[in-house]
Amino acid sequence: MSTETAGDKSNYSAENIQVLEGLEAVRKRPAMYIGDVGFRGLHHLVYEVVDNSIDEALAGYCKNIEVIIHKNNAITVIDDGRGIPTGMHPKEGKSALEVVMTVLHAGGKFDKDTYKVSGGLHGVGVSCVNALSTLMRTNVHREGKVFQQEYNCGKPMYDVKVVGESNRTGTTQYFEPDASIFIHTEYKFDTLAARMRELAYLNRGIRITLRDERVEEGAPLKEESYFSEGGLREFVAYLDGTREKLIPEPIYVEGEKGGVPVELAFQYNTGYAENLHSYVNNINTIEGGTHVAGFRRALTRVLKGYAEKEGLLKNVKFDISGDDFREGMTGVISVKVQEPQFEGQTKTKLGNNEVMGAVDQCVGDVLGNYLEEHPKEARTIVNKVILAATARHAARKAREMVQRKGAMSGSGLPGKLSDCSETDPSLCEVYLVEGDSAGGTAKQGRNRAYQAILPLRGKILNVEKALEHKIYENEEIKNIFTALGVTIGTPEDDKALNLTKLRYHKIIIMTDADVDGSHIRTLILTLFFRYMKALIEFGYIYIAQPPLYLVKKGKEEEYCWTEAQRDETVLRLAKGGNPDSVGIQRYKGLGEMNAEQLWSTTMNPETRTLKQVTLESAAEADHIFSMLMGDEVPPRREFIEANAKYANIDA
Ligand code: 0RA
Repeated sequence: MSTETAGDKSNYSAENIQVLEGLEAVRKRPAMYIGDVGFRGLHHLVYEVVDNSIDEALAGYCKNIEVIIHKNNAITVIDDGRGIPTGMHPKEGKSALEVVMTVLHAGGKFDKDTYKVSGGLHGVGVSCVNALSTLMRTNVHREGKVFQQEYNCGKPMYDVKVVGESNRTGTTQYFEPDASIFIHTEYKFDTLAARMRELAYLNRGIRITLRDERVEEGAPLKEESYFSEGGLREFVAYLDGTREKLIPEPIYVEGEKGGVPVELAFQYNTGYAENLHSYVNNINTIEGGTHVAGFRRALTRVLKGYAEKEGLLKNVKFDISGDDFREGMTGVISVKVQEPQFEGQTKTKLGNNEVMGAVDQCVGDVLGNYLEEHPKEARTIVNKVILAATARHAARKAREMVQRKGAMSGSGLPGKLSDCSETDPSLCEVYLVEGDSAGGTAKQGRNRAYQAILPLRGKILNVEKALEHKIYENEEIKNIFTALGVTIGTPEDDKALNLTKLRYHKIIIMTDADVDGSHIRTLILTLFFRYMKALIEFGYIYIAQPPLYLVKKGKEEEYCWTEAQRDETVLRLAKGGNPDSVGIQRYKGLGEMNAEQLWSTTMNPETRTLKQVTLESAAEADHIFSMLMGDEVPPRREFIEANAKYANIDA
């Protein structure tokens, strides 16, 4: 392959024009290519570039990836792979590097043998990142040289040139996201960190380093490095960090069937929730699919077979369902599929049928052996399953009781709910309000046409620690779900159906701005996360933002939400005079505001701000919730103190 710099300005052919049209399309409709132009899309640019380096690592040529957030919120991604080829591309008549950087979906064209799977869902190629950056610079270390090309909104500024010598190989991508396209251009360290950590667990043996240069002058650099030797075993241990485990080590499966690499690990804990995270080509498949189905099928078959063979089910008088085998289980499953078919509401459900059998066989083999070789652990697991089945029977009875009672009362809606008059759910909102008194104020202040109020008394049950049937029996929780119009504990397949009965498309949690309020908010979010995750996935959950301060001078009054805003307002109202003449009232509770104030600051759609709760990373949210709400107290306290806000669950 030639190492000549490629292309020359005179042969500006039809092809070049097509290329520009391709990138112009990306700039015209960026959301079609990267999902959205908010925080998600902005961070997606980094994932797209990192994915290319991960592919190089999966091909066996790259060990280290470094991601740098620069002071200007530009990003650099450095890898030590072979470097993108720079020779002349025979068909396109220009450097292969230029083709990769400027042609949509050109990413893997040159190396058919390379096992190319990462990306996939949004695998739109680095050319999209290029099109959406005001400046992008690629440096390739290869064949003793450093090659370089720069681009402006995806257009090359010059032909690929040699800018130096090098004794290593690899690719360095630098880019500055276009502020005229993205709503925000500020990167969140924690969001990138969660994804890099996840990628390190999913692709063991790769070191990924994340560095934030946006620290104050003289302060030490902020840097984290992720590396996993044990892969998913360690991922499960991380997710289950504060839960009490039932067996010493996770059960680990690594294999390949029919060209589908399968890796998975799972552990049982003393809790009751199932936390199964699944990935296809490093993408979180939140709706599951055939890989998850294959795992469940094998788990149920093999465990049931073992329990029967050992006579452990002799005294069990009722049937054991598939769910019972997964209660208190934390697991991660990762498959790599050459041509994934994604289905479902959010296109995150794997449809390839062949994957079901592949996972089933891999799990079947390993789990069968595991149970034979670990009789003590096998017995522990089977006992746990029997306990789950027993509890499920109690839960079903409790739920049937609840439903029968619900059917008898008039509208079936909770008495504490002040409903709105509008009936189209897409126009309706419900406020879940901490305490009866704030609930009363909200009821006076609201617009009753489309705003409903449900006051909640005190702390609701911590579902992270409660037995399932307790959840169905809890008054506050029953009220929440009845008011929303959805059923608790709906099986996986019915969840979408269940949501069609949802009565409000904005569910707004409104709590005091103090420690108790924050705790109650976390309890409610945990409830939704564990028992109605779809509400979060579809973006129906919001957090109200009451003001923290009222700044007053004479007749002038202004509400403030941050300390900086407060200080600025004090100075402004003082009008050059003594700031002490300005009064500051610190709001802690919603109860300190009257109905008019609550309406104008927190409930009026024209003037309020709402925070939408999103699941940037379900795995990270799982880790955080288990830490916040789980058994071990010390790590929870530490976390609450360090993070008054939610790390990855807030938008
Ligand atoms: C195709 C072929 C070869 C390298 C790559 C792609 C490659 C792409 C990226 C993107 C980011 N980092 C990368 N590293 C490598 C090499 C083919 C050869 O050397 O024979």
